[in-house]
Amino acid sequence: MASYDLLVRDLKIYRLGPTAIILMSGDITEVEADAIVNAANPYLEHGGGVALAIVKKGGYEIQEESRRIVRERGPIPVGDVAVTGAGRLRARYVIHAVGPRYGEEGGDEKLASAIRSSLEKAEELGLGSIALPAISTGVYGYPYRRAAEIMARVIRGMGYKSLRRIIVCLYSEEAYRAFEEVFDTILSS
Ligand code: AR6
Repeated sequence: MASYDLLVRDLKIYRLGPTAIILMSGDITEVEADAIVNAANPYLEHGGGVALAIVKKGGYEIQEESRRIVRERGPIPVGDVAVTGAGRLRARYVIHAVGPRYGEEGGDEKLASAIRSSLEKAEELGLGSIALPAISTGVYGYPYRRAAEIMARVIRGMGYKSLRRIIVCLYSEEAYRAFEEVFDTILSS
């Protein structure tokens, strides 16, 4: 069980009052949480990265529901989110967060907004747990450290009513180490 070994080796817990911030490495589609966050594009066309993995494992119905949302609402603005069901994933919802491309104007604030909107949506739905990937650090090119700083500040800056577990799931050892270093600084009290 390679992924289980990895999960046990790379796991760290930070505390913000009653809420645990769990940093782990692994495949987010395997994580059990009330909601899983997807790193999406404005058209919710889940063609690569985490998005494709979510549709492959969760089922094509996630892509179909996403298209219905875009037909009704139009493209999702960068920094905003949309919610679908989670198909066969071990989650109730997928929160599709649209991150910026690295280098675009106002990118850092848009990335903060995508993360904040995901957490706020989970609170709005009254969820106890959420799992987030490193939004914008794949196809969209954000450096891990910069994305980690933005995520850590957003997580620290919010108050939580229902959320008790915020799981940050990194796909590579390199990403995990970068997030760990930054989270140690910003989230350890
Ligand atoms: N579990 C956890 N993390 C993953 C997984 C996984 N299964 N797969 C990849 N990652 P990306 P973006 C990491 O490219 O940069 C898509 O085509 C990956 O290593 O998924 O926000 C969308 O449809 C990286 O660190 O998202 C959009 O068009 C991080 O997840 C566009 O890419 C995010 O990588 C969004 O680009």
